[in-house]
Amino acid sequence: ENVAVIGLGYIGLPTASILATNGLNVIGVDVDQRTVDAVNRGEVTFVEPDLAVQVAGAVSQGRLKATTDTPAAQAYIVAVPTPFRDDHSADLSYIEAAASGIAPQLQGGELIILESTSPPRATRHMAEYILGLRPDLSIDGAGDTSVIHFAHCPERVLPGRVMIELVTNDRIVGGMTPEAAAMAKELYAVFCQGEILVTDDVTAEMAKLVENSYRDVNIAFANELSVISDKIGINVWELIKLANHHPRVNILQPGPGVGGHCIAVDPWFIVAAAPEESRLIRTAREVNDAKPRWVIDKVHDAVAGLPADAEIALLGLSFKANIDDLRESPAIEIAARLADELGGRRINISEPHVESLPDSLAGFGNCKLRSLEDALYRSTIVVLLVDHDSFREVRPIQLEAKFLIDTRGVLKA
Ligand code: SAJ
Repeated sequence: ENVAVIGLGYIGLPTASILATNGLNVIGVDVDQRTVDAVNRGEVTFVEPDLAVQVAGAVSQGRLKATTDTPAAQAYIVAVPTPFRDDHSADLSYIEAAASGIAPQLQGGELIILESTSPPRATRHMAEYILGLRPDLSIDGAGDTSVIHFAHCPERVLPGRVMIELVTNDRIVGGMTPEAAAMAKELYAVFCQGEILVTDDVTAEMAKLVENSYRDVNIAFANELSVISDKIGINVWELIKLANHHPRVNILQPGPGVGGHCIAVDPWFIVAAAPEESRLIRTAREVNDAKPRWVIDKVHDAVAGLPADAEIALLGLSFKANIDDLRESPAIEIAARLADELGGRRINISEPHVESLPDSLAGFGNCKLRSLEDALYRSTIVVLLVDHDSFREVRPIQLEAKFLIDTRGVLKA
């Protein structure tokens, strides 16, 4: 069986490689020639545990190839970005571009799955887009047309555990028709050992958005507690630890804000679909988005009484622990604002998972990437932004006489 996976990013490439290593012939499609070339060499363009070895294996077996042109295939999996615009509505242009590539290849009978996290009814939008280009096709075969099957199957894998969770997570499969759902279920059963739950396309879209909103709301609760605790003068980490001893309480961990491409984005799709009704979801987003500014203001307060040559250490840039993914990272936002607002003051950044500063920081003359030891040694103020395991090794003596702002409760001074 031939499967085309459109978009070879954080979700598309793992999915393409796991389908290929399970015996299907997979063609990966991406607009970026460098990504296509890398995959054809059996290489990956980002770090995800066990992905490189899967891709290398799939390519050397001849089961995975990459190209920039959408081929004919029996099944298509669309895994392209769905960012939001300034007004928080979803930008479906990548889905439309993928649909434009698929439409001319269709002969009838194909399955087209949207995997991208999408606002409600995006799968229907994609279907209408394709059928608009191909009046000879339909979802039900009415009026002498050939049938195309559309489904939404959201991915829910956790970055850093993608290759494990692709196999073990339960999977939601939402068909525009029961037949489409059944076909999609059969395709995912090739590698998914979890339960495959069948529903309609719009419920499947909402399930994914609701899962991430649930997490966002709960992280917002923890972030709000950290701000309240600071005001009252108590330790939020101790507070949460104690409260979590209650058998029905399980509070998450505060941090410098919420990053990544999903949790900080998906809730807005619900808010955009039902603005009046989504009060809690919207407020949670606002609470989490306000947290970086709160951390920045803490640093300003700390800097106020210090000599002009006192340096700042920022520990961590990625959006969460033990990964190299800097997308939508609150740590980057904090670093860039501080670099700008503190002008001449030196900022020593330690991020063991990258080799150079990202573009958003490289332009600031006062920022430098340094080893953890170096950054700590030079700095008077230490701001911990990411709970990387390696930062837990910091010894109390390295923090002696330093001003600490620990946004993740990691440093034991
Ligand atoms: N965070 C906190 N406190 C916590 C937990 C997380 O501040 O207690 C922060 C993290 O530091 C990070 C952000 O939240 O900045 C998101 O991290 P995460 O580990 O909660 O989630 P992601 O973005 O890596 O992956 C999520 C997952 N969704 C859920 O757990 C409901 C994953 O299963 C989804 O597949 C993924 O979003 C996605 O692609 O949608």
